[in-house]
Amino acid sequence: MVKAVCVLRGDSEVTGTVVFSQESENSPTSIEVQLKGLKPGPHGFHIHEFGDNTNGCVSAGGHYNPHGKTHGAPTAEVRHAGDLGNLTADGSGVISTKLQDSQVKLIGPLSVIGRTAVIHGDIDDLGLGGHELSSSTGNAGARLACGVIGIVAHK
Ligand SMILES: [Cu+2]
Ligand SMILES: [Zn+2]
Repeated sequence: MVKAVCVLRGDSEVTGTVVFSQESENSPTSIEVQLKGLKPGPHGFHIHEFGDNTNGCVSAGGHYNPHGKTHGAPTAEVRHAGDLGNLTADGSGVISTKLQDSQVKLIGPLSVIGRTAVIHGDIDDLGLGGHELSSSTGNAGARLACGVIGIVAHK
């Protein structure tokens, strides 16, 4: 079992944590998200390529895309490895959810440890919105908060 954690912050009220765990290289990764300070509704959520937050979340680069694909839904055949779709904030602006994903890995050459998780201001159109940004970012808007994914101490 490999575990990793990400503490998100940014130029907004949004803060929170994401805890990742993966049993073995070919098992799906479970992703437990706790965020607050959002506007209610859906928000794009991705793993971005770089673990660099030098100039805020923008330094994290584009979506993690080791296979050179276009942007898509987490359930789509064609997607970036880092595409996790949307998370929906409740009426209090809180996201508290757990998801599983087979392309986000902690073990092996495609590990996302050292990369950045980002929560966006707007809905990710999953590549289907017809906007010029749909095929690269899902047109998900501003990067509200982000953090580098790091290795958790064994307990
Ligand atoms: Cu993103
Ligand atoms: Zn993407």
